[in-house]
Amino acid sequence: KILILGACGQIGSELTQELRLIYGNENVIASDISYSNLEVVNSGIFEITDATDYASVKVCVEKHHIDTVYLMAAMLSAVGEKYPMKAWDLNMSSLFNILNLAKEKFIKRVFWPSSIAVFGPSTPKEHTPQFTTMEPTTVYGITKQVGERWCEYYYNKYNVDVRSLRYPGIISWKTLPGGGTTDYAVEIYHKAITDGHYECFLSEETKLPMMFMEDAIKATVDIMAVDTERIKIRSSYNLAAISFTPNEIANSIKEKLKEFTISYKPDFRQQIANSWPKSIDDSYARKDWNWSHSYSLSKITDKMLLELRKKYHQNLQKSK
Ligand code: VAH
Repeated sequence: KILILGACGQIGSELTQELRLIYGNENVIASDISYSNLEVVNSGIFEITDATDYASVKVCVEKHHIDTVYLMAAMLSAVGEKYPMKAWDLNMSSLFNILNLAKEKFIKRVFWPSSIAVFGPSTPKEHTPQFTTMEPTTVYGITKQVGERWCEYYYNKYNVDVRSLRYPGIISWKTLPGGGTTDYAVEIYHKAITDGHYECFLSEETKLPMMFMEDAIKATVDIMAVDTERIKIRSSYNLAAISFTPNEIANSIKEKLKEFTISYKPDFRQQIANSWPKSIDDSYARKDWNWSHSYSLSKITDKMLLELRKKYHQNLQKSK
């Protein structure tokens, strides 16, 4: 049986939906700290657990005979800079809880998300290698860097089968992102439809690695499904799809919405973005377990505008 912690979040909600489809509702237990995503809560088995509380997670694991855990609960880069100690506590204690449950054989396999946030200003910015200098300058990035070290340690020392991906910024339409620096690439589509204008909190030339949610979910399901001997990297795999700047994503929207306009007003998130790579080399993921992405920027824009137009139209109908 599978447990997803953080199932109401941006990635967790779509991962839950996909895992329920693949493995059957009765084999997937979604869990979060609150009922913050009613679609997730009402479309299968749902439990409230506190991922930072070992006993709370252990009760859920034993009650449902869980053998695989996807730990998707975390505080992201922007919010983490506002609450550094909370970010450290949530991101680290939740990881230790799951690694220790695996070490004590209560569970068999773990997925834990890392991020391009593990890289810092001293990391090569283009085609960032799998193995390179990592001096993250955000609390979130620090938790991801040290989390990777602990995942590799638990694999080497206790043979814990933990697998991890360094996600880039992720674009999706079903669930809003939770306080990241790459969230502008989601907000821009919503504002393009509701306001016809977007004031971007990053400067127009800020190039960042990005990926559509469907690609991220495919990578997550794939890395967890392959035979364990194909996983050669037990810290975390670089994962990439495309890179673009706010100017480029705005132009891709303008091709569909002629009257869309954008303005730029960088805030504190600019220096977080400046510390991250512009593009990522994910050749190890492509070699070891056959990773490949599908969504280009124009395909993402088509899909985002189509789905969000439907979503806002439905909301409009409901409100009448
Ligand atoms: C964030 N969306 O912005 C997350 C992600 C690479 C970015 O880690 O914090």
